[in-house]
Amino acid sequence: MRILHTSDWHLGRAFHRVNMLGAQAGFIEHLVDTVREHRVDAVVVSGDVYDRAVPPLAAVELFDDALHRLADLGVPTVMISGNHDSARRLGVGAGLIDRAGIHLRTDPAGCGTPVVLADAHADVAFYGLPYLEPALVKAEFGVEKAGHETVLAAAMDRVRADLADRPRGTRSVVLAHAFVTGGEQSDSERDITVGGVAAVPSGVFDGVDYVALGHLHGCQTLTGRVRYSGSPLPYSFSEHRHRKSMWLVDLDAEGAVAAERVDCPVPRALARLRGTLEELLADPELTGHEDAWVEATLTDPVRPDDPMARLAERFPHTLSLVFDPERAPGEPDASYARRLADRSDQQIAEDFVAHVRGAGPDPNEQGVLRDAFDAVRADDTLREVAR
Ligand SMILES: [Mn+2]
Repeated sequence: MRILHTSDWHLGRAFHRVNMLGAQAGFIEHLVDTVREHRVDAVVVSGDVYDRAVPPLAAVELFDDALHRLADLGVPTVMISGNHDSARRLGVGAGLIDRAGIHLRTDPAGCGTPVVLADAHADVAFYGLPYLEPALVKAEFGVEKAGHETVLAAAMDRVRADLADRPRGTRSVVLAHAFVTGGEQSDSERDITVGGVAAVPSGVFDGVDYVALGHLHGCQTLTGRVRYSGSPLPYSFSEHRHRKSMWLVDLDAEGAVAAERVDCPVPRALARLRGTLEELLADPELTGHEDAWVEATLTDPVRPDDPMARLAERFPHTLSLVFDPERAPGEPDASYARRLADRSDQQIAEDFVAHVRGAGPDPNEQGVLRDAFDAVRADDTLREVAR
């Protein structure tokens, strides 16, 4: 069976000030072409269909168009909700579109109930695990402590129990939206940390033939059987080195996996440039970036006048401007952005305590800070999920 794995469409999301709906429509076009060209048997979409719980109308219309086109192909599609989707809103009408061959799984109670497709060899059971927000689903799974690993492990127990009852030779695919250990993050995923832990070990998925992951926006392979497709489009400059793609997965009669990358159309290249304004305007090596979406980090010791307009003369698609003045040797690095780069909220808060008090927080106080951050994040996520 040939499966096309994609995720994280984030329909309705903008890239800085650029509306991405045109590029998103172009991707849907490419998806449909790929299904036809490569004779795909099933499409899986592993969450974050939309960017927000209440997406703009144009995004809903694009999704509606995508559903029609997928249904017209006559190729079954399995989709789950991600942490950006409102599971309940997305799930409206799911029972009805099921009849058109599009299987939208947004209810955690259905984790152990697969969509069963068949090829010439035997059945393939597709288990759609929607994004499981620990605080919201711990009662459903009867777990005491709400954490990503405990709820996913409980969901996977249901998957394995169901699979054990199926005819011999049944192969299995799991769709999940999670941060799995070893995966590489970018700047455009929303933090899902709970209790200081965001990632789950890939071992929770043991026992299935292919795990189609969503959440991280870079295409990546954790093991031959556990992969992220990544988002089809970039949503932050941190993704400037990504090659946006989908996985074309061939599952043979024994459940062995062969995967091939299918590149997505690139609406415009990304470039991260660094230097003084004069250097960026003059450097002949940058000619190749003139048409790119540009993030420029200006290192001028004194902020130049009207930098955006001047940059735009050479790089008309400059979207982001960062100031990071070079210091003379020995001078303290005063750049706020640089000091905060790659630090977690928790680390920044702990440093703040050390800065104002002289001594950093003790383990007890670290716990208080962690609980406070969890409460704020849970509040945000619950608001999105429940909307
Ligand atoms: Mn996402």
